[in-house]
Amino acid sequence: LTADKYNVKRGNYSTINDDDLKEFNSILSSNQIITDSNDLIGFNQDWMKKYIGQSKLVLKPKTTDQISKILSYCNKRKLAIVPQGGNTGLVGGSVPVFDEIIISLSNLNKIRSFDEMSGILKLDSGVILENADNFLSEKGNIFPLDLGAKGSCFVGGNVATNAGGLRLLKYGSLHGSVLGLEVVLPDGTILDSMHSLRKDNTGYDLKQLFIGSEGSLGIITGVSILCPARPKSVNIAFLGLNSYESVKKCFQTARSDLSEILSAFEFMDHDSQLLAAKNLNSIHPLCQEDKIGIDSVPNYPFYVLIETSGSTKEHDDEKLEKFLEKVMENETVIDGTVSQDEAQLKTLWTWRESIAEASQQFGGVYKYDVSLPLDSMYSLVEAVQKRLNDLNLSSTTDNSKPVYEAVGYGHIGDGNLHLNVAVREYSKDVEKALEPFVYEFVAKHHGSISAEHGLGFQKKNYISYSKSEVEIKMIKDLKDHYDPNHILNPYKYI
Ligand code: FAD
Ligand code: 2HG
Ligand code: ZN
Repeated sequence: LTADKYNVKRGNYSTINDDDLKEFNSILSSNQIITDSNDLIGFNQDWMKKYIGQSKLVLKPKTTDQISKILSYCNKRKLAIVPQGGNTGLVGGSVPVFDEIIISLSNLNKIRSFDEMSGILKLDSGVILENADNFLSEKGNIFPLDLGAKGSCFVGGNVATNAGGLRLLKYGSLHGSVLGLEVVLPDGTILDSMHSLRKDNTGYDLKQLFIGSEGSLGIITGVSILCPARPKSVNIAFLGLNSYESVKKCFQTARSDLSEILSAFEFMDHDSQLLAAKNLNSIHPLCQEDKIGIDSVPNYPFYVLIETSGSTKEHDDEKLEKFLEKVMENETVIDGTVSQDEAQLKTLWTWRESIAEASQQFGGVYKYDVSLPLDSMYSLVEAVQKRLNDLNLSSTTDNSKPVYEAVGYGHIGDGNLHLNVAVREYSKDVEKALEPFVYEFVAKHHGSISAEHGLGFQKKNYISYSKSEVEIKMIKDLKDHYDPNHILNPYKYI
């Protein structure tokens, strides 16, 4: 079995036989086992429809104990496994490459406990992020992570990818807010470290190993996480700016003048707004005329979305107003609008959050998710645009050309750029033009080739652009030690 399109050979794993199915039937009930080819399609294909596997079996355990039994058996039989959460990952990590067994966490979906005094939430890893946040909202708390895929992704998937999201600027990374994990190791051992302690200096902080491990070291089954108080007052400003220099200046001013209430600072370039407008077919927030869709997008080269979150509305309103006065007066910002109510707030976020989806509306998308110093961040988008133009691969009008557009947007407050190259179809020519060009650019500027989406299948051959030989050896040693048969998520990560 060869995945020719990927240029990878199947590892020396066993193939599922009738005895294996008998064993899985003794652990799970029949409705937790999927073998029907139609039902398998959605599990085999990733969110971008870029990576498509050939698994013949999905298991949907309901308990940690069932997962432990499955892993113990698969390890002995050398059966390869892919852990799958909401399948919203963007690097091909959540779907099989060959016939790996998919273990879906979707049935492991209970809130375990919530402590109102400390804000510590304990939950199964298969709880959908938005469900967890809705639960917390009723308690007056907020999940310290929010992202565009919140309606589909699972908290276990978020931890496994160390997702960053839209408010990392305020709430920090999951490496800080996750207090404990329950994980099933590849041999079936259950590691129960569902702690509720903010401070614990007794030995290595083992949970950190699994945060961002992308299903390569164990299956996360439970998460203990610190959830802050839900802000009582939220404002959004959506601004138009004339240059990338102004975006940086605006961020600097926001950081100093909005300081403790600044909860998100996102930027979008003009073409990313065109993509969003085409997909949403609604009126751009800064449109002054009677127009819709792409015609409604004004001509500013850059847009910024600023969110403030605090506890006193008057205080936050006043602070935001003064900030806006300042940046408009000194012409850092040319145009803008401020959300007046909950519905407007959501609409403004849509023009940022929907770009990820909008970028694949023509057929496919090449996504790069990089950390770069702010000064050189946008120059990557310009360099890629130029490269595609030079190679005559870029065209917005000529249907015979494969590339549609290279756009840049992202979490500028975290130094994280998303470069999306929207295409009509996936092609080797475009891929060759982009890789390793993008990774070389990032390494040259001392950035990271993955700020938040991870390595998965897409970047497993490129880790050396961001990690040293010693670091890679330590990662490989850990993998070999805990998963000597390499049954967990093979062909990915390293
Ligand atoms: P999956 O896609 O199912 O899996 C992702 C990886 O984790 C795979 O390698 C899988 O094997 C592994 N995995 C999943 N569950 C487990 C588990 N329980 N135990 C062990 N391994 C597991 N990411 C960001 O960081 N910031 C963003 O702002 C952001 N926005 C997004 C917006 C959209 C519209 C989309 C589609 C994706 C976005 N992402 C973002 C990508 C992000 O990685 C995922 O949305 C999310 O964190 C993955 O969760 P999931 O449950 O879908 O995991
Ligand atoms: C976002 O910030 C996500 O919107 C997705 O991380 C980015 O699709 C992308 O490239
Ligand atoms: Zn992102």
